[in-house]
Amino acid sequence: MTEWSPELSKLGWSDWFAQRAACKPAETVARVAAVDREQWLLLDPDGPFRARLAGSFLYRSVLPGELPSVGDWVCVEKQPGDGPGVIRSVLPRRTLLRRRSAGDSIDYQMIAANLDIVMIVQSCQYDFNLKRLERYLVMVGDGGAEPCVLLSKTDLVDPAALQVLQGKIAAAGVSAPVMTLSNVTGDGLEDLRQRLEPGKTYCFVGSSGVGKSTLINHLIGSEQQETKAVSGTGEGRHTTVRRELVRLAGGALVIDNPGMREFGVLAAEAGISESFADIDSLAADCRYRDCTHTREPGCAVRQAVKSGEISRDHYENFTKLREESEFNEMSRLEKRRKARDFGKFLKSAKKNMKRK
Ligand SMILES: Nc1nc2c(ncn2[C@@H]2O[C@H](COP(=O)(O)OP(=O)(O)OP(=O)(O)O)[C@@H](O)[C@H]2O)c(=O)[nH]1
Ligand SMILES: [Mg+2]
Ligand SMILES: [Zn+2]
Repeated sequence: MTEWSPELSKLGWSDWFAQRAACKPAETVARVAAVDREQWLLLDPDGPFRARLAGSFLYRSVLPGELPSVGDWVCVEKQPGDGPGVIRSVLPRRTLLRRRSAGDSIDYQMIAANLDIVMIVQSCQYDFNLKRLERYLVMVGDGGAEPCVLLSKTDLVDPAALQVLQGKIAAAGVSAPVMTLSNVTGDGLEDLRQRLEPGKTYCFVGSSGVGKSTLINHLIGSEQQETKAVSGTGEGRHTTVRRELVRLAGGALVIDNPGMREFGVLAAEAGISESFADIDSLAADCRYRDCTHTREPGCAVRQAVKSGEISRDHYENFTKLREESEFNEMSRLEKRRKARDFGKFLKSAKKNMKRK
């Protein structure tokens, strides 16, 4: 068997992978830190470097879920100088996080591979939703990683309200550890930092805006991950657009993820109608069946706000969440377009190879 650099374990390597790696003599192993269209950013003990897929990936019919994803280990042929390495194969995945592609029951969309712990982040305000949490837990369990629940933005609720949320989680029989955190006051940050073990991989998931990147920035101690200011004007929005694996000074490996857009409209929609059953039932009396309860005449929901039957805050939470999920829907279309672009890229790459 090949000699493995002990430095590899700092990137999450273990015997499990060593026993399954079948790299050719010219190849070495590296871990995928980010994927950017046709470019892969890999990490090995010498540092980060760029790579592309070997031509054989183009000829084999691989499902998108089989392409190297963030967290995957690959066999790569490094090039002398600055040339991009060539990824020849993907090692088996010890664990993974994936979700069913929208509108397609067979194919899966990879979120990340080889995770030890998935941190499911829900904000105490607006975002908390038990059903959605349960769906995340199932998704994590399916992929074989350990879940951990992180309630964020605790500064926005009073301690009693936080206890209510913790009580709901406990009552639902969730056995995963539940942690609390405020990026503003720093409460819970040290607890979390203590928990992160060197060489282990932690993947942060959860709706857009719950504070994942802000937290990871605190852990890194810099402004590496762009964060979004949730301002009414939409100025300075820095939503995470790509997934990236980062090594913390303490030795833990963390993966930041784009928010809800990645996890789907359906969950969001379901969450909305659960917490807003009152609005749902009022909606039956709106004049238009597809009433958005914003400007349509004959809207029973706005009428109920006006008469004080439902509170303005509650109504505003509803519209805010709904906007977010509409935004998600749009992003899904965008994603479909991207998938088409990738198809084109494969086609042109094949053509180029024939020309050579
Ligand atoms: N009050 C409060 N605001 C926070 C906290 N953490 C983050 N924020 C704010 O929430 C907004 C969103 O934070 P991000 O870290 O970008 O959220 P994210 O989860 O990375 O969002 P996506 O990248 O879109 O998935 C920013 O304006 C942060 O300043 C917190 O603990 N309390
Ligand atoms: Mg982010
Ligand atoms: Zn209406």
